[in-house]
Amino acid sequence: MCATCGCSDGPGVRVIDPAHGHGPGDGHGHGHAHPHPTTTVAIEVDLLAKNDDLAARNRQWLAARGVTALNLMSSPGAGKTTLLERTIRDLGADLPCAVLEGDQETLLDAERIRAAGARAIQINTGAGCHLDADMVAAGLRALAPEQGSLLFVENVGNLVCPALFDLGEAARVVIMSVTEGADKPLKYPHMFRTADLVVLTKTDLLPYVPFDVGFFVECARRARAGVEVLQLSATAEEGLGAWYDWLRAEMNHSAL
Ligand SMILES: Nc1nc2c(ncn2[C@@H]2O[C@H](COP(=O)(O)OP(=O)(O)OP(=O)(O)O)[C@@H](O)[C@H]2O)c(=O)[nH]1
Ligand SMILES: [Mg+2]
Repeated sequence: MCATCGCSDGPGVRVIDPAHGHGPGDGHGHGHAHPHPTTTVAIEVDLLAKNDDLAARNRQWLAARGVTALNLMSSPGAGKTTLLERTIRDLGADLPCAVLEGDQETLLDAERIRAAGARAIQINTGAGCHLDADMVAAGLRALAPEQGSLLFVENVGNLVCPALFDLGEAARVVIMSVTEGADKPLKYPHMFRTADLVVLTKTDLLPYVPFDVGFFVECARRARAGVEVLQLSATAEEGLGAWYDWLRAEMNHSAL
């Protein structure tokens, strides 16, 4: 049982396709990177401190290879994989991309990414509800992303627990779709508080659902002052240019 969010993140965690390569956290073994006793504040602090250490190691490992890692977080079904498929199809020829896919079960998202033309490793968290830095270290060892590439980490669909866990990413992208309700940044502020970018997806559905975009932007900025909010539809291919510009700017920024 994870002391931070109460989810189980132990024996069920599997990195599918474990391969070779040398990644961060070698020799630290996966599984129970943290103790599992009672839910005291001290344990929670220890757990997150341990995660932060491993995340710092991931960050160093990624920086040494010039890899820009983005942590994509949303509730289930907001459109993360669909946006990645579109992005890989549009940018993949010029810009090397790879993906770490986090889901409780199945290889479905990794298979979708591979079909779109990028390398992908699936991490199954079992009963766990988020990725942590140790899982990402194991995924990096298996994936071995190429020098100078863009690495997307698609977190487990969940607007709560993933916000607490630094993975070593360069930036955090919070994705929300127009079918989820414009008040969500007020209800799930932790997720939005750490966002470097907010992406509002499925804008093609705006004519059919009540969703106040202006109010949503206001709510997102109440959680994170001044945060940039992009609006797009991956299926209708609207608004993607600004997303691609943001990705290129992130890559340039992390190359500095
Ligand atoms: N109308 C519309 N549907 C979309 C759009 N993007 C994704 N969808 C649909 O939304 C559903 C969920 O999309 P996914 O990309 O699987 O969502 P996800 O966030 O990766 O889901 P999990 O990985 O399960 O959390 C699918 O039926 C997609 O076809 C969009 O821009 N417009
Ligand atoms: Mg997905």
